[in-house]
Amino acid sequence: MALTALLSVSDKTGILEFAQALHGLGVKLLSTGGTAKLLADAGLPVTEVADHTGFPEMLDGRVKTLHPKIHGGLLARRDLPAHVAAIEQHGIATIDLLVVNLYPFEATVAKAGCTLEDAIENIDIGGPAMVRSAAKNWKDVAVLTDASQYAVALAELKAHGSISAKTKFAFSVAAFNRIADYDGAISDFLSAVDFDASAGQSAPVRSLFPAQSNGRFVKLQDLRYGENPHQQAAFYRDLYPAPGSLVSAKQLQGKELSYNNIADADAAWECVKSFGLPACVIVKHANPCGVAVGKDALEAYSKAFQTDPTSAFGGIIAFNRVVDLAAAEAVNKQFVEVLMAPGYTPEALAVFQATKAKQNVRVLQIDLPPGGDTDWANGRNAMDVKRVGSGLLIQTADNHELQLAELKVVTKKQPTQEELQDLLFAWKVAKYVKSNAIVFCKHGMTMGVGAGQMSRLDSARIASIKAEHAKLSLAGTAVASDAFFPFRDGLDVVIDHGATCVIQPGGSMRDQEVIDAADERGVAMVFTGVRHFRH
Ligand code: 93A
Repeated sequence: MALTALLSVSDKTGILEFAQALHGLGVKLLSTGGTAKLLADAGLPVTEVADHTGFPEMLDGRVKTLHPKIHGGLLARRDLPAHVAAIEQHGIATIDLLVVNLYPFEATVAKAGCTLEDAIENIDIGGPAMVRSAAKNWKDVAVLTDASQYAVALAELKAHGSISAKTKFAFSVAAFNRIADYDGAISDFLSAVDFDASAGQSAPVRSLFPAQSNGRFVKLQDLRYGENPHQQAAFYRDLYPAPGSLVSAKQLQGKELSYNNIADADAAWECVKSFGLPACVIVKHANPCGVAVGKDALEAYSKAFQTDPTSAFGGIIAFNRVVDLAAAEAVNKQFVEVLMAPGYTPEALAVFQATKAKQNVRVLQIDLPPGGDTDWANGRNAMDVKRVGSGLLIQTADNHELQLAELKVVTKKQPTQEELQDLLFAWKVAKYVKSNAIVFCKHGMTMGVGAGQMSRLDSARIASIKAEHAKLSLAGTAVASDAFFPFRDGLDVVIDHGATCVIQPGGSMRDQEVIDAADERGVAMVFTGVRHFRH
C-alpha cells in the first residue's frame, strides 16, 4: 500500500525537492494551503488538506488541520484491530509521514519592534498538535520537524521502502524537543510582557536574547556587555522568583546597570539581608570589603567604610534599613557605583540628585523578604547554578544559618559573651566572602577581610595587611575561617596579629594540633561543624 505524507511547513526550504523525491518513490502527498500551492505549481500531484477533510481552512488559517481525519490518521495504532476498525468506520486514511515546521514564533519576536499582536498570531497551534500526535505514535509515523532530516528519511525509504524504528524514535524525540523549545520561547516571551506598557495590544515588547532559552527564565533586560566589553549579556529572572531577591529591584535613578554591577549588587544584597540589626555591606569584585551592624544605617555605614576605605572607592553599598539623610550624606562623600536599600527618605534621594555626577549613581530599591531575618527559606534562591564546559553544576543554595546549639567550644578558654557576638557576626560575613576566607571582626564590624586566596595562610596574611592599611588594631578581634585550618600556621598568623577568639568548622585531620595551638596561645576557639566554601 502506498504511503501517505502530510507536508505543512512555514519554512519551505528544501520542501519541493523532498516532495519530488517522495513522489518519485510513490508516496501520496497531502498538504496545507501555502505548501500545497508550492508543490502544485511545480507540477506535483498533491491533495489539499481541505479537500481531504471536506472542511475548508478557516479563521485566517487558524483552523487548517485540526480535524479528526488528520489526527485520527496520525494517532491510530496500526497494530490494534480496534483502532484500524475505528478509522475504517469513519473513513479516515492513515498518514505515515508528517513533515512540519512551525510558524516562526522565535524569529518574529526576535525582530525589533515586534508587537504583542504579531507574536500572538505567530503562535502555531495546529502544527504542534500534529507533531505531538505523530511523535506519540512514532512506531507508525515518521515525524520530520527539521529540513536536516529530509535526507536521512529519503535514504532509508530508498534503501528499504520504509523508515527504521530507530530513526522514527529519534525523530519523535527531536519532535518533542522542538515543541518544548517552542513552548518555552512562547512562555518566556509572554512572561516578559509588561501588560500595562503594551496596553495589552500593539506596543513593542521586549525581544528574546539569547534566542534559545530553556523556558524557566524570563528576560529582564539586555545588558550593554558582559563581564568584559567584548562579551554579550542579558539579565534574566527565574520564572517564579523568590520575594526580596535582586531581580525585584527597582532602579530609582542612575546609569544603566552593568553585568558586573548586578553580580556585585547580588553579593551585597544577599549578605546585608542576612542581618537582623541595621547593617551595611560594601562590595567590590563580588567580595565584601566592609560589613558592619550599628544602631542605625549611618553608624553601620561608617563602621563598614572604615574596614577598607581604599577598596570601598567605587563600591556597591547595600543597607537593610531605609536610608535617611544622615546616611545618604555620609555615603555621598565617597564614590559609589550602586546603592541599594529597602527604601530612602525623600531628603536622602535628593542628595543623589544634587549634581549631574551624582545623578549617575545607580540607586536601587528592593523590598526585604517578607519573613525578614527570621525566615531563612524566604527570599533565598533554592538552587545555585554554575556553568561549566557544555554543562551545568546545580546544587541547593548555601542557605545554612548557624544555630547557637551547633557551636562547640573546643578550647580550655571559653569565649566571652561579647566575643561570641563577634564570632557569630564574623561567621555570617565569612559565608559571603570568596574562599579561602579569613575575616577579623570586632564590635559588629569587619576589621580585615582576606578573600579568594588559594591558600588560607595567605588569606590570613592579607586580612591583617588590610587592617594595617586601614590603621585598625586587630588586638582583641574575633576571626572566622570559612573552612578548617589544615595546619596551625594560619591560626598562628591570626593570633600573632591580635585575634583572641576563632570560629571555624573543624574537621581537619590535624584538628588536635590546631586546638593545642589555640590552648597554648590562650585563645578561645569554637567549631561550627559546617563550612561555607564560596567559589
Ligand atoms: O494556524 S494554525 O495553528 N492551525 C492549524 O490548524 C495548522 N495546521 C498547520 N497553524 C497550522 N499549521 C501550520 O501552518 C504548520 O505548522 C505550518 O507552519 C504552516 C503551513 O501553512 P501553509 O502550508 O499554508 O504555508
